[in-house]
Amino acid sequence: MYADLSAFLTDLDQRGLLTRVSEPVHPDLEIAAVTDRACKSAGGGPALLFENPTGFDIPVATNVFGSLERMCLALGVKSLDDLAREINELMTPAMPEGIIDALRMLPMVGRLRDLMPKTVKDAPCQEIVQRDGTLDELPILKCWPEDGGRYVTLPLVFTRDPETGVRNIGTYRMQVFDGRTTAMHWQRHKGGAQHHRVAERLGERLDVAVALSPEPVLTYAATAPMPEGLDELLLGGFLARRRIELVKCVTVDLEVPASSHIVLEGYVEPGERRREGPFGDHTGFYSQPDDFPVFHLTCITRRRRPTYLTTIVGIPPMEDFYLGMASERIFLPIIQKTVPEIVDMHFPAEGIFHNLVIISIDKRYPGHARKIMNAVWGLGQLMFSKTVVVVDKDVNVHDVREVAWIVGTHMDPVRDVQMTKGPVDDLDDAAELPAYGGKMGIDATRKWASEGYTRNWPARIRMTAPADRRAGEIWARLAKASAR
Ligand SMILES: Cc1cc2nc3c(=O)[nH]c(=O)nc-3n(C[C@H](O)[C@H](O)[C@H](O)COP(=O)(O)O)c2cc1C
Ligand SMILES: [Mn+2]
Repeated sequence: MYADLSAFLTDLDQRGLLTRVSEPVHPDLEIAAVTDRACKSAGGGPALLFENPTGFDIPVATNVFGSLERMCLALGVKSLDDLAREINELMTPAMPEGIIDALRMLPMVGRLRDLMPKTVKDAPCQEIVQRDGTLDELPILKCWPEDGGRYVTLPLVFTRDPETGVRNIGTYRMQVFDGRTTAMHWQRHKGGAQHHRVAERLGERLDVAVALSPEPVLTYAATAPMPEGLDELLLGGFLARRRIELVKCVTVDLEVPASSHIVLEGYVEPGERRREGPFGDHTGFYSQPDDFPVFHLTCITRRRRPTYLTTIVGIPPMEDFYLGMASERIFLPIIQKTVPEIVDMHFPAEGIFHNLVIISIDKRYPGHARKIMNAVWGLGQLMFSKTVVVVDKDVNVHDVREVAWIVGTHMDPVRDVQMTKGPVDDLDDAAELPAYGGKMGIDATRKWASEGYTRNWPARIRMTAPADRRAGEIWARLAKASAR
């Protein structure tokens, strides 16, 4: 597993998956424009390393996680489903039968112990300590023309619950107000916002540390929809297959990944808000200005020669689609522990995660699809799902064209659409109120007599196996003949 971002970039380079850009490119729009081209090319395009961002001597890396292949490399697996299988095994510990079985299970027990982070004394991220450092030294991008300013788009925001001490890490963008202050865009439903809520109730300042360009598994872990109160570093340790090394911050009472290239230490005051936005968001539209807490910088620590890792969000597909795909695969087995009838699940890129969730189920009883919708609307960050489509298990949820065909043929709009209301994503501008709005579930499963469907459900057209085999042979000969 990659020790740090540098090791990952070196490996990507050797595999031909990284494009170095040596000519000067401006952090103001130009880097974003080039990155957008990469994201929109086949398969997500290459990772990009801008070696000479205009006006800065810190290289900028973008689209590093922006393909399925690179996402798998970052998480150290051949396929994301391998990871899902491993997680499933971890959560289904069979009781050992006899000593041989028990010995075979030892690696798994070791694996659990290896989840815990550990603290080290010296860290690369503190080679340089700048108590009077400013954000003007960092090549922070302006992404889109109407953005309210420059945004740190891929920060790992570390906080602790002031009462319980439980740690949270989330990726929340930060708009640069000036060299020492930024916005802190944790939305109301997120872990950081909850810690801030507690701090405000106590009338206390909340320490915040922001890790930039850490070891690759952590960039992912900070975006993962971990259940509240579960430390993202446990997931990080699981993915890294070793304990994550942390180092104490210099000016705040928090620890950050030793592997980070740059760390911003600071705090958020109770009660303070400032206008944030607009920002060209992952919806493909500009998020409108709104009031958010303010991050005050107390210190920058960094490596001697850091790389600034960032991302561009915008009209899908973008890099965040692949980060979300990792969560789709990693969290499926976890969700299946609570809702085992879920067979598969997919968030198509155009649905930007919360707008469209497609779920296939092993239907067992009348009304089952509706039970699944309600489960989804009650499960962690899946609660944001605006449209939930439920299909039978023989439908491939990853094939959006097949799903559209099945929905069209299996749904009676009057009978099969479930409308409800609930919390929606902060970024949902269609909702009547901020963060509260309508939801729709579509039951596109085959309807049963016990559900009131008394006509005959039609059979799907399928060729017989012998005729299909024969067709394969004939077709191959025809192809060869026409190639001649
Ligand atoms: C590139 C990127 C940018 C994000 N920006 C924000 C943001 O500005 N605010 C926010 O609340 N969530 C943002 N998210 C989503 C959160 O990181 C995600 O919901 C995460 O699971 C939150 O963790 P938490 O549950 O510990 O709060 C972003 C995700 C990605 C991939
Ligand atoms: Mn969390």
